[in-house]
Amino acid sequence: MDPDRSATPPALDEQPTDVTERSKAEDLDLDTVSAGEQLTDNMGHVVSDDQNTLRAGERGPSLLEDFFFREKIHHFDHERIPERVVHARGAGAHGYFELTESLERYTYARVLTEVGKRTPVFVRFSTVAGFRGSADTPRDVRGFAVKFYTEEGNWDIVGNNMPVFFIQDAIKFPDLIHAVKPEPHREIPQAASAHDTFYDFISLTPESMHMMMWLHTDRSLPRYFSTMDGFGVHTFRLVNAAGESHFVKFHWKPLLGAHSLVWDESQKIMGKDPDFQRRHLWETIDEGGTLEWDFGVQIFSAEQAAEWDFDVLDPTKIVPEDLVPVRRVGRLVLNRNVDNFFAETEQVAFMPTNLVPGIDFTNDPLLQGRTFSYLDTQLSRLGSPNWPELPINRPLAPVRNNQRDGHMRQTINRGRVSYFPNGMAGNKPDQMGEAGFVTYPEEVRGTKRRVRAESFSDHYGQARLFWNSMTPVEREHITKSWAFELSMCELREVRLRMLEHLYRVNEVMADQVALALGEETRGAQPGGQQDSAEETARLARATSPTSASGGLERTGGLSLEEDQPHLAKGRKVAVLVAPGVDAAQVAQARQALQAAGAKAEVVGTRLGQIEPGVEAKKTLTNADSVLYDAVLIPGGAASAQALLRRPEALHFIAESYRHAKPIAAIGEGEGVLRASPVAAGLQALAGQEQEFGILAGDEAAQVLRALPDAVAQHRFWGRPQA
Ligand code: HDE
Repeated sequence: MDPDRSATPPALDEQPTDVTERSKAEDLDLDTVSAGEQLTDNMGHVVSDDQNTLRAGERGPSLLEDFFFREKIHHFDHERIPERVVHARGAGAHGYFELTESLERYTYARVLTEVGKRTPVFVRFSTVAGFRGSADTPRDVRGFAVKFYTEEGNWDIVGNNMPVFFIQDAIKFPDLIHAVKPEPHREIPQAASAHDTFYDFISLTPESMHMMMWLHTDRSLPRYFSTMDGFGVHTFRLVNAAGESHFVKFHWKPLLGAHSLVWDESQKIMGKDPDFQRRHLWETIDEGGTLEWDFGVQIFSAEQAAEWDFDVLDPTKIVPEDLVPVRRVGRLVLNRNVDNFFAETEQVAFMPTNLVPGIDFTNDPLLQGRTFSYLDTQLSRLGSPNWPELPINRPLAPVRNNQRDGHMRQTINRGRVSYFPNGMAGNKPDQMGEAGFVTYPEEVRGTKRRVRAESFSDHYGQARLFWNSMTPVEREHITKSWAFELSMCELREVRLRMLEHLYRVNEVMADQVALALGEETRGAQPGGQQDSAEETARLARATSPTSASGGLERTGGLSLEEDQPHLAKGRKVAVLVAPGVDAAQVAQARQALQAAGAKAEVVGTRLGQIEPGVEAKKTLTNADSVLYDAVLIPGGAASAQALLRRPEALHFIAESYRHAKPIAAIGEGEGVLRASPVAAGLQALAGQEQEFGILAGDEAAQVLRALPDAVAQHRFWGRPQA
């Protein structure tokens, strides 16, 4: 709210229930202020001087009566709150959810039955292990938490970018997190799972093996938030108007497809731009763009589930897409940045218990435990039971109850009655019975025991299904990731225990890792040459029989390389320039990429105007290939000569090549490419360059016509390394 504009929040009973895409923005507006003309303190007193304390004499002591000073310092002293115990680092944005197909047959939740309705959402993406000030791109699971401000109250899908989890029972969560966080004696390492305590725990927790396979793919290194899948993870329940129940798994499928970084790249980004992903989110929206996902559901009955050889209540299991395909029934669009990171992104509180009528829990023991943790944690983070009144957390649906008081209470409740039953207010607010949230009346019987169900006991079958469903490149990346992480464990006993598990998933994979760790192999891996073409081919063939997979040997929906959409939208191409560059080619490149929704960014040998119309806002000193999706070297003899004299330019090209990114060169730019450290690799590629994402030639139009498609392709694996 602008200081000059007086707006009073509507009384709770009058709050809108007709929710539109704009509703939450308007609601937040009631508490939003812009900087005014005159500086005041928090009590509205206009300040005369904010830079000098009140003191007795020019060189004398400060005076206690300086209430301006005390208020300013007092507020500053208390402006930090505890960071989230997990998922501390994150970034978020506003947008809307639009249903495209009604799920009326399965649920009476309005948000899933009113086709075309736009429900406002706030989404926060996060890493799990790192502190709030850590970097965006460590190898880690990503949080994908969506808050829907529906007219029936808030609904949160507090999910991840992987569809399974490390543990089957919530009571183990503190152990898991203590193991992965920096080791307590010296607080090392930050935001990294590659250390002894994590693998000590994991090696003694075989139920984690399926999730560990996901963690060791490039899924744990998403390129952008907009190229990352989301999953509700648990099996939830949908209930329809006739009271019938179905099980459901929730999915978010990015319009751009799921695409990732490679490990070397992600490590470098942590240094070059620790804010890489949140910057991309911010810039995309700031420049008028959007981030989009399809909303998918896998719906199945209890009878179907009973037929499968895995338990759908076990959060370490997926329901393979080849058993139950994902139906796309809605879309999620992020289109508005926050006004204030702390007020919105930091103070937003997600809870799996935020459900709306027609959607319900199941008995997944991980989900059951989460029903306690998220409410509980907000108190230590946000400091008061009144945290639901914070603008970002308050629902658009009216709030009327008898809860009162507590720290920082904002709502002014009129009247004498704050109890039920009451005669003085006609028994209002009343309980609405069937018109309110009704728990699905599942029949439950059992003996109280601390046990793990027998149906949860297969820990390797789906890990094998996952391996079997990977492409050769993905298998190579998985193996290398295991080799890296386990090599960081100082204790050999931990490494050996892990190897035993890997042998139970796939022998060829395990042998490759054993080799890298200097351990005995078991014959699945002859030769011992880790990177040879023969070994890669062998990896490609190696499958192993599975269990707990509904009879499948492999399934769709798991690979990052198969069936992913490929779009250039949202991608950034570095254009390497020096004075003398062919400005027309730079303009042409900008146009060609823009037409595909991608961006050309000029990286100059120096800052500022390089040629008319070619301005460098980035330079070889402050930019790096890992921050771009592709590189273009335009023509211009003087420019090419200058680039050849700059080792950073040659390194830029070499690293783009190594990370399998598209490289384009026009005219004299081609000379730079051919003189760079990738020359030998290019020779080996003779005649096949374009197939491997190398676009070089004198014809600008021809090179630039092919560039957007190459950028969309994302990566070109298998280039010969020089
Ligand atoms: Fe969380 N988790 N979690 N988690 N989680 C939190 O809640 C917890 C789990 C997830 O952007 C905390 O508000 C337990 C699975 C996301 O604000 C805390 C268990 C999944 C976020 C908590 C799990 C998640 C959190 C910390 C084992 C994917 C960030 C701060 C039963 C389905 C939300 C907070 C945001 C955050 C507890 C396991 C996703 C402590 C006890 C499985 C995306 O309450």
